[in-house]
Amino acid sequence: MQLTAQQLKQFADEGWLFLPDCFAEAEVAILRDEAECIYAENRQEVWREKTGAPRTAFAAHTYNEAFRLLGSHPRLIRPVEQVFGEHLYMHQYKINAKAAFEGDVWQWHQDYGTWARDDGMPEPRAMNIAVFMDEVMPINGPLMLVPKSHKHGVLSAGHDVETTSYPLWTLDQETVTRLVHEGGIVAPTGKPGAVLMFHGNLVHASAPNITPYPRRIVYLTLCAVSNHIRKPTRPEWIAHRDFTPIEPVADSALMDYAQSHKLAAE
Ligand SMILES: O=C(O)CCC(=O)C(=O)O
Repeated sequence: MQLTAQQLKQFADEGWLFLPDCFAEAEVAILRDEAECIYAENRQEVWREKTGAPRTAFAAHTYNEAFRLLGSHPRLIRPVEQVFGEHLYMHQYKINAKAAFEGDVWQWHQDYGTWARDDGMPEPRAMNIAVFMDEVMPINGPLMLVPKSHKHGVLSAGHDVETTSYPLWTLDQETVTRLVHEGGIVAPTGKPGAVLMFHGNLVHASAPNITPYPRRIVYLTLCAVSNHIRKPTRPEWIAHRDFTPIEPVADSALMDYAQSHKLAAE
């Protein structure tokens, strides 16, 4: 999959790009099933909300076949390679749950702020590409983005280790207000299988989910190989040290896996 000149321009100008209908329902259904199995496991990579509901599962591409195939999927790898003009490695991999009734807030932040401060990533030549596993609606804690905020570089931030279970370098209200005054806020919504890519310096957040509708999203953090991290402080399963370029799998790989799984279950 190749991005058009217009899509590349929108990404450069606004800092984000939404690609509906990237994955078929059968491909997403197997991911949902596997995510629930992972959340039910008692392992260090699964972080929980204060209530015990799952918040995020790290590094699932290293221990789950469906998520391994997703992590090397050409529909995700190729567009990001196109933006950075080089091969990529996986810096981080998360399955965020934003569980029904219990999914908690993600405070306003820039991802690259954390990758630079905590992992020693030299440049913002990495980005998150998100795959919606559930329908993301205005009401179930969609990701909120501040368009154009990626043009402001790394903003000063405080290390929030209190308000959620996930330590994050977060922005103050004055900074967010100033940026929103300029760029507004968008909250892309869409069906399972949609993909959202956004610049590492784009300011974003999400509100708690108090609805009965879960909002599971997988995030691949893809980094240009030449921009690999230099001074990691977080565990390997949060900030990966394997800088091997990702070799994309066949476009049909996830669908083939879903179908063989279905046949085996019948
Ligand atoms: O999933 C969410 O709602 C927010 C995730 C996020 O901001 C992040 O992973 O940096």
